[in-house]
Amino acid sequence: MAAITETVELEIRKEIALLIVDNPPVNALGISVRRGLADGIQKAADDEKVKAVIIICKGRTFFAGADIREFGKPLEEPVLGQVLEIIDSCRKPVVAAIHGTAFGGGLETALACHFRVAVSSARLGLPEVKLGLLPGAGGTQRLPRLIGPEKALKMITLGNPVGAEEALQNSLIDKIIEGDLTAGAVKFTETVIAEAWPLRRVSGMNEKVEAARGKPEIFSDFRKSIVRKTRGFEAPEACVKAVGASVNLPFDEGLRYERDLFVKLMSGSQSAAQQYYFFAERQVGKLPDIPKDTPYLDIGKAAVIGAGTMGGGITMNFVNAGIPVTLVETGQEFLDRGLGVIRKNYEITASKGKMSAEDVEKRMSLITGTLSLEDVSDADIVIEAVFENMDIKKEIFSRLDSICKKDAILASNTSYLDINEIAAMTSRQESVLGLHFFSPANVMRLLEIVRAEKISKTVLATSLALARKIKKIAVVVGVCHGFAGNRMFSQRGREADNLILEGALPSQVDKVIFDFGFPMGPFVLKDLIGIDLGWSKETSTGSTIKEILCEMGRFGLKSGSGYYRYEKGSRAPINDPEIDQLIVDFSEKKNIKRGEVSDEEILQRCIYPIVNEGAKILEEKIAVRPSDLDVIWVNGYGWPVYLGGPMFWADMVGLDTILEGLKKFQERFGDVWKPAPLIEKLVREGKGFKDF
Ligand code: T1G
Repeated sequence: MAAITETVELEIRKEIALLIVDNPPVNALGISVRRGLADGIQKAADDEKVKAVIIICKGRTFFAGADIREFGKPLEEPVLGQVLEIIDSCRKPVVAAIHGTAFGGGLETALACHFRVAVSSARLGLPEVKLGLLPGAGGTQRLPRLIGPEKALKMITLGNPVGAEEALQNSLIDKIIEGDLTAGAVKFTETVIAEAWPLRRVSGMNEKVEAARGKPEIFSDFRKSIVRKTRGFEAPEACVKAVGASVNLPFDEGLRYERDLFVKLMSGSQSAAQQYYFFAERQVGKLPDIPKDTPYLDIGKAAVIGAGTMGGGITMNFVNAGIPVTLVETGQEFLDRGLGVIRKNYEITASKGKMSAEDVEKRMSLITGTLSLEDVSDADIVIEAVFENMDIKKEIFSRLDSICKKDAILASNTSYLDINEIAAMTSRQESVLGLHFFSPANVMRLLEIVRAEKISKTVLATSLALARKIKKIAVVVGVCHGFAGNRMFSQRGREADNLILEGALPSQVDKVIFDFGFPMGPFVLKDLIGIDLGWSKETSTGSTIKEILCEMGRFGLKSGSGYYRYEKGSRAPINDPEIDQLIVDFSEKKNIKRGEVSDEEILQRCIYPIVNEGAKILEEKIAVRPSDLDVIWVNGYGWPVYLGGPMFWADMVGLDTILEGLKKFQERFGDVWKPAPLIEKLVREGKGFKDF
């Protein structure tokens, strides 16, 4: 065994050279790996005893891609494209032995090899588009040649991986290795040598791309199929263009075209935002005072109190992770309805072929419905998801404290109530916290872990481990009204409500926010969630547009009308002149003079307060770091990931510009617009949130 570089070794086994890479944590293709591969292939090629080469990685995975941490730094040669050229043109067969996740540059490296084998659990993908990029080392030219442009378009433009079985079906790999990968790869390679298989240079395979020549519909149909999902993103279109080049240009020209597109994307703001977000999402679970090795409790059994929309969705998260749930309701009909909704959700998933009928039964069998709170006595964690009423919650926590076993964790799903006040109802304050799921809880990946004052480190570490187990992106936040996400969100809602009284109309405000990149504007969203959330007929006095709409029975999409009208069975909002007129009349009644409101003002008044409130949340230590707030907004409120998140975006716009805007609105509307001291400080120091 000879070390080529500190991360690459060369081992000769009879007539086979193994290039063994060890670059934890994910064998990213950093400079020492690239150098080791280039030199290793050269050495193997020059050694006449060697008849073939295997490239294999140690640790958890085959190369998971280029080293994203190198981006933005001066490129060190050999760059990946040069390494792949050396592999591709090697006169001896080179075999990629794949396990884990062969992603991005990792899969591109495998594509430059002449053969590919993988274990059955391997996944192969080109997720560069999720970083605002495209495969920049030949992936857009080789993949279409191997599996055809249609399948390549999907893999490259959507960035989702395929498993080994599918990879074998579409000839992305040549064989699935059962048992030990190294032994299997050696055996495969011995056959290649013994039977003198001709080298299969992917760059020279033109049959599948030539077959697509003169069929522009392959690309136009595909573009149509992704238009909604990729609205606002630049990288997907670049991916389609690059695959187009693989069909219409010779390989080397296609490589150059791909390179030009890659360089353009890499220097753009969207890729900077999406790379930033990649690391931001991996920071959230890291707390300064909770080291990675903090011990945590095992959660073998859960209980959920309340089988409504939230309780049902929360239950599904646990059951999907194989954790049994005792689901408690106060009446049989509520329990039956809750269980029925859960079953229906699973049956819909099964009807899409995403799970089998027996999976549905298996998951349903993990749920035990009951009307008796005493039945949660053996749960390791109990999550209360009942009506947002402090008295009800206090009573439930007090009863749970006497029912549950000693170290059971008690959590509330409340979206803004004071967890410390709830914890005080128990004798186990170290085990009480908030787990704020976002609706629909079985779909949204975001979870706010609300860190109550007296929570123990073990319980906090347990909640972080549990979040990983139920596949949630957990952000730890402090106790305040609305914690972090909703507290920032309510600022946007306040301004949107003001704007339609001052002269804008719902459709104008919604268009500005939709065009910014959100999936929908604030009024379409209010209709979707239900305008009557928190409204009560008894106390309603028609003093706001919201109350007037509810008094009219216009609760939003669910009642066929709200701020907008909806055709039966359709969710498309239709402008309703009657409501526009109602808003105009209401302004008059309130003596609010209506005037022209520019789109730019609407944007600033809806977005700046989010940033300002985020800064206050950081000052109050309700959130650990600015990027945590960006992760909350991308995952909980649909902030377009190609703009990074509110705090990243504010840095891009420039905090001095934001500060100027806040001051301008403070003069017009008073201290609700007072700039957060943190923003003033950062501007004074010429810094941004990235320096926080
Ligand atoms: N570069 C650098 N660090 C990386 C990395 C990468 N490509 N991938 C992961 N890490 C770090 C990550 O930050 C974390 O660090 C640790 O590894 C574990 O990651 C030329 C240009 C492989 C599926 O986009 O999808 O190739 O927090 O927590 O959940 O065309 O990581 O421990 O310090 O995510 O088990 C294309 C990105 C790059 C794959 C593993 N490749 N990675 O998931 O662990 S661009 C990607 C992932 C490219 C070429 C282009 C996942 C994973 P720390 P983790 P995981």
